[in-house]
Amino acid sequence: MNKNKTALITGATSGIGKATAYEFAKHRIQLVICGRRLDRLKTIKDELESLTKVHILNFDVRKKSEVEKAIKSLPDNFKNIDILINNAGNAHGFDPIQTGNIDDWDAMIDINVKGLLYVSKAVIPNMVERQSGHIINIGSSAGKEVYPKGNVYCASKHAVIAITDSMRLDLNPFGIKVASINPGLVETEFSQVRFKGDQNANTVYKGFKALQAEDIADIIYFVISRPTHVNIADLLVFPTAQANNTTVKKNI
Ligand code: NDP
Ligand code: 8X3
Repeated sequence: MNKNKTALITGATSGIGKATAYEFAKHRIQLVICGRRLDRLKTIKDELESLTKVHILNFDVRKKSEVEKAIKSLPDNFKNIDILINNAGNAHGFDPIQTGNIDDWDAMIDINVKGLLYVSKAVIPNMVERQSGHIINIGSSAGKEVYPKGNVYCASKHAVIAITDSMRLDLNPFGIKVASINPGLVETEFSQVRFKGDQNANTVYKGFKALQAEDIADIIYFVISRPTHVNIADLLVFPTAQANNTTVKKNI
């Protein structure tokens, strides 16, 4: 069933994107793996090539012309993207709105929202032409409910969900599936990026069992492996210890 399917995964160098690349490779899905850290992409390609074909695209999703150039550069055997996983993104900073850092705000809007749009814009025409495709946008529980100091990150993820729902409408005539998968706390490099490596980064996942990147990768594979007539449009996924964005049962 996955034979000859090709998936493009943004943010494949770490966390959810990387785990998804490994999960898809197990199922023999061809991979286009994307990210800024080329050394990591090369290692992943080396590790997965015994399972499936892997092509690297090394670009920053913020840079519109880099995105267009990268997608246009895909060789013939990789250019028909069947599955797009718009995953690249991060939170930058954790400050109340009145003291927030404007560079952090720019990073979150430019990467999480505009980057997702640039990649989608480059990939969708081929899906429309072939009247088939599956787009999964990685949103967040932060896109469902705001929390203190979440401000611009929450806004960026609310935008991801709005864009996902709009894409589903616009792409409906072409038989293209569109979904958002919205996790709560997942233990990845996310908190290191958000807290810029300070001591808060190490406390985020302490005292409870957070979701692991592989848990989300599993779910992504489940979503993309449903029959053609089934589209799981929207998922909210918490670790058992988390009830909403501000309620986490911790043992310490
Ligand atoms: P990681 O920090 O582990 O991974 C982030 C990935 O995004 C990396 O591969 C990174 O690659 C890529 N990325 C970041 N900025 C850019 C950029 N400018 N251009 C290209 N790629 C970029 O975090 P997660 O795996 O946790 O995050 C993945 C997605 O999941 C994000 O959208 C995040 O918002 C979302 N999410 C995470 C949750 C969590 O608790 N961890 C919960 C809910 C949603 P590189 O640096 O090599 O470019
Ligand atoms: C990541 C989950 O709670 O840090 O999107 O916003 S949270």
